[in-house]
Amino acid sequence: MSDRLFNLTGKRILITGSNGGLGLAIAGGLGRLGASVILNGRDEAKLNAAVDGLRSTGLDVAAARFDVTSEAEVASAIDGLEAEAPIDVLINNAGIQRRVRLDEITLEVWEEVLRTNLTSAMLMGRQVARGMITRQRGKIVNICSVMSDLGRTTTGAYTAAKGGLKMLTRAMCADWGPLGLQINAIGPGYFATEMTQPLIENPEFNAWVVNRTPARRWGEPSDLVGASAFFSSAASDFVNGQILYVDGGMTTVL
Ligand code: GCO
Repeated sequence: MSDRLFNLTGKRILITGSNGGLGLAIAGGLGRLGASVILNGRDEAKLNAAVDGLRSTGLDVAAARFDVTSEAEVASAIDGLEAEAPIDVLINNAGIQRRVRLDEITLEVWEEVLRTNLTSAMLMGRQVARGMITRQRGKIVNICSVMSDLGRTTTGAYTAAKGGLKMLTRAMCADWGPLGLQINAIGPGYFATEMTQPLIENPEFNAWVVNRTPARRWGEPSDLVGASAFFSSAASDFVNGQILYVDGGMTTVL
């Protein structure tokens, strides 16, 4: 029984925005746990380099180059992937950050953030769920943030999108839970990635994150593999609509 619970062998897992950062780390971790992972990104060179990197370590990896914010590209890509074999798990990881105060933000930047961080998860979820519903099984994991619950100055669009993504997770559970799907979310704290590099390089901000986090450190991308494996495996078959914060304790303390 216990060997089935976390067994990802043969599971086909699509991770959006996974040609770098947290998405690539999650993909590599799940691949090392036996999953067949599909990387996604828009930049062909970056995507191919990411695939080659994981393949060189012996992992079962494929590439799916498409724009997750394009309804047409999502439909075409998912139809193509599903024609090869069922997608067992979708991890909606794609996201961007644009730091600007809300009184200075342009509508263009606002819509870019909402489209990439929230609408893409709806487009991807809707398309992948159709096949999962037919099979009466499947899992979706939305990568939220501590900013699904907490705001910080100059991150209004990102915070609104990640808050929406937490509630979209619950809405997906309401619609698709009765049809055999499990939809959950992970809320990363502050992780050392390309997106947060400017923050890490700021001594004051770096000290704030370390002191504000009970673990007294930034997250490492590999810290997300455990939660991702849990929500991708049979171990979470009776867990739905939940968000698990992988934040070193940040959201639990003042
Ligand atoms: C910021 C950061 C955060 C982190 C992360 C925290 O500007 O405060 O970019 O948004 O990226 O999302 O969970």
